[in-house]
Amino acid sequence: MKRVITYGTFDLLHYGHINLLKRAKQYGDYLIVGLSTDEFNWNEKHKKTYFSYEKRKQLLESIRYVDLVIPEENWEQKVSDVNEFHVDYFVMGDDWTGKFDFVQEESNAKVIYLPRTPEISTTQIKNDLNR
Ligand code: C2G
Repeated sequence: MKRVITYGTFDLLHYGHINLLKRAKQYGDYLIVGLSTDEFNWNEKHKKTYFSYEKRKQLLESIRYVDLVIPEENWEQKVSDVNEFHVDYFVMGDDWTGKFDFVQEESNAKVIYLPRTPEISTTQIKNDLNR
Protein backbone atom coordinates (compact mmCIF):
# COMPACT_ATOMS: atom_id res chain seq x y z
CA MET A 1 0.00 0.00 0.00
CA LYS A 2 1.40 3.39 -1.04
CA ARG A 3 0.73 6.17 1.49
CA VAL A 4 0.56 9.89 0.73
CA ILE A 5 0.51 12.87 3.08
CA THR A 6 -0.28 16.53 2.60
CA TYR A 7 -0.81 19.48 4.95
CA GLY A 8 -2.93 22.59 4.96
CA THR A 9 -5.53 24.85 6.54
CA PHE A 10 -8.32 24.03 4.07
CA ASP A 11 -10.47 26.88 5.34
CA LEU A 12 -13.38 27.89 3.17
CA LEU A 13 -12.79 24.63 1.35
CA HIS A 14 -12.85 25.17 -2.43
CA TYR A 15 -12.19 23.32 -5.68
CA GLY A 16 -8.50 24.28 -5.64
CA HIS A 17 -8.14 22.25 -2.45
CA ILE A 18 -10.16 19.38 -3.92
CA ASN A 19 -7.97 19.38 -7.06
CA LEU A 20 -4.89 19.11 -4.86
CA LEU A 21 -6.32 16.29 -2.74
CA LYS A 22 -7.48 14.41 -5.85
CA ARG A 23 -4.05 14.60 -7.50
CA ALA A 24 -2.25 13.76 -4.26
CA LYS A 25 -4.35 10.61 -3.85
CA GLN A 26 -3.32 9.46 -7.34
CA TYR A 27 0.19 8.81 -5.99
CA GLY A 28 -1.04 6.04 -3.70
CA ASP A 29 -3.87 4.19 -2.01
CA TYR A 30 -4.11 6.05 1.29
CA LEU A 31 -4.11 9.82 1.78
CA ILE A 32 -3.40 11.45 5.13
CA VAL A 33 -4.12 15.15 5.61
CA GLY A 34 -2.24 17.08 8.29
CA LEU A 35 -4.85 19.71 9.11
CA SER A 36 -3.57 22.92 10.70
CA THR A 37 -5.06 23.42 14.16
CA ASP A 38 -6.64 26.76 15.05
CA GLU A 39 -3.68 27.52 17.34
CA PHE A 40 -1.10 26.65 14.66
CA ASN A 41 -2.92 28.81 12.13
CA TRP A 42 -3.07 31.78 14.45
CA ASN A 43 0.38 31.51 16.08
CA GLU A 44 2.40 30.38 13.07
CA LYS A 45 0.51 31.39 9.94
CA HIS A 46 -1.21 34.44 11.40
CA LYS A 47 -4.36 33.22 9.72
CA LYS A 48 -7.68 33.33 11.55
CA THR A 49 -9.80 30.56 10.12
CA TYR A 50 -13.49 31.01 9.42
CA PHE A 51 -14.27 27.40 10.37
CA SER A 52 -12.89 25.75 13.51
CA TYR A 53 -10.53 22.78 13.32
CA GLU A 54 -13.40 20.38 14.10
CA LYS A 55 -15.58 21.79 11.28
CA ARG A 56 -12.68 21.77 8.80
CA LYS A 57 -11.86 18.18 9.86
CA GLN A 58 -15.48 17.14 9.32
CA LEU A 59 -15.42 18.63 5.81
CA LEU A 60 -12.14 16.94 4.89
CA GLU A 61 -13.26 13.56 6.24
CA SER A 62 -16.26 13.72 3.91
CA ILE A 63 -14.04 13.94 0.82
CA ARG A 64 -13.65 10.64 -1.05
CA TYR A 65 -9.89 11.12 -1.57
CA VAL A 66 -9.12 11.58 2.15
CA ASP A 67 -8.50 8.52 4.36
CA LEU A 68 -7.22 10.08 7.57
CA VAL A 69 -7.05 13.58 9.05
CA ILE A 70 -4.42 14.33 11.72
CA PRO A 71 -3.70 17.66 13.46
CA GLU A 72 -0.84 19.80 12.21
CA GLU A 73 0.33 21.51 15.40
CA ASN A 74 3.81 22.70 14.43
CA TRP A 75 6.23 23.02 11.51
CA GLU A 76 8.55 20.32 12.91
CA GLN A 77 6.23 17.30 12.97
CA LYS A 78 6.47 16.41 9.28
CA VAL A 79 9.41 13.99 9.33
CA SER A 80 8.04 12.19 12.40
CA ASP A 81 4.59 12.01 10.76
CA VAL A 82 6.14 10.57 7.59
CA ASN A 83 7.99 7.94 9.62
CA GLU A 84 5.08 7.16 11.94
CA PHE A 85 2.66 6.60 9.07
CA HIS A 86 5.21 5.00 6.69
CA VAL A 87 4.49 7.64 4.06
CA ASP A 88 5.83 7.17 0.51
CA TYR A 89 4.86 10.54 -0.99
CA PHE A 90 4.76 14.01 0.59
CA VAL A 91 2.65 16.19 -1.71
CA MET A 92 2.13 19.97 -1.56
CA GLY A 93 1.05 22.75 -3.90
CA ASP A 94 3.91 24.43 -5.74
CA ASP A 95 3.57 27.62 -3.72
CA TRP A 96 5.65 25.56 -1.27
CA THR A 97 8.28 24.49 -3.79
CA GLY A 98 11.58 23.82 -2.02
CA LYS A 99 10.23 24.45 1.49
CA PHE A 100 9.87 20.74 2.35
CA ASP A 101 12.84 19.25 0.46
CA PHE A 102 14.33 18.42 3.88
CA VAL A 103 11.61 15.79 4.33
CA GLN A 104 13.06 13.85 1.38
CA GLU A 105 16.56 14.12 2.85
CA GLU A 106 15.46 13.00 6.31
CA SER A 107 13.02 10.21 5.42
CA ASN A 108 12.17 7.64 2.78
CA ALA A 109 9.36 9.78 1.38
CA LYS A 110 9.52 11.48 -2.01
CA VAL A 111 8.49 15.14 -1.96
CA ILE A 112 6.27 16.30 -4.82
CA TYR A 113 5.04 19.82 -5.55
CA LEU A 114 1.94 20.05 -7.72
CA PRO A 115 0.78 23.12 -9.64
CA ARG A 116 -1.80 25.14 -7.71
CA THR A 117 -5.22 25.62 -9.24
CA PRO A 118 -5.08 29.17 -10.59
CA GLU A 119 -7.57 31.97 -9.89
CA ILE A 120 -9.11 30.50 -6.74
CA SER A 121 -8.07 31.16 -3.14
CA THR A 122 -9.78 31.81 0.16
CA THR A 123 -8.55 35.42 -0.03
CA GLN A 124 -10.14 35.76 -3.49
CA ILE A 125 -13.44 34.38 -2.17
CA LYS A 126 -13.44 36.78 0.78
CA ASN A 127 -12.58 39.76 -1.47
CA ASP A 128 -15.30 38.87 -3.97
CA LEU A 129 -17.88 38.53 -1.19
CA ASN A 130 -16.98 41.94 0.17
CA ARG A 131 -17.54 43.71 -3.14
N1 C2G B 1 -3.92 24.84 -3.12
C1 C2G B 1 -3.98 24.64 -4.50
N2 C2G B 1 -4.64 25.52 -5.28
C2 C2G B 1 -5.26 26.60 -4.73
C3 C2G B 1 -5.22 26.80 -3.33
C4 C2G B 1 -4.54 25.89 -2.54
O1 C2G B 1 -3.41 23.65 -5.02
N3 C2G B 1 -5.92 27.48 -5.56
C5 C2G B 1 -3.18 23.87 -2.31
C6 C2G B 1 -2.02 24.51 -1.56
O2 C2G B 1 -0.88 24.63 -2.41
C7 C2G B 1 -1.80 23.51 -0.41
C8 C2G B 1 -3.22 22.98 -0.16
O3 C2G B 1 -4.02 23.32 -1.33
O4 C2G B 1 -0.97 22.44 -0.85
C9 C2G B 1 -3.85 23.60 1.08
O5 C2G B 1 -3.84 25.00 0.91
P1 C2G B 1 -3.98 25.91 2.24
O6 C2G B 1 -5.14 25.45 3.01
O7 C2G B 1 -3.85 27.33 1.79
O8 C2G B 1 -2.69 25.47 3.05
P2 C2G B 1 -1.44 26.37 3.47
O9 C2G B 1 -1.91 27.56 4.19
O10 C2G B 1 -0.60 26.50 2.26
O11 C2G B 1 -0.74 25.44 4.58
O12 C2G B 1 2.72 23.02 6.65
C10 C2G B 1 2.09 23.28 5.41
C11 C2G B 1 0.94 24.22 5.61
O13 C2G B 1 0.02 23.72 6.56
C12 C2G B 1 0.21 24.47 4.28
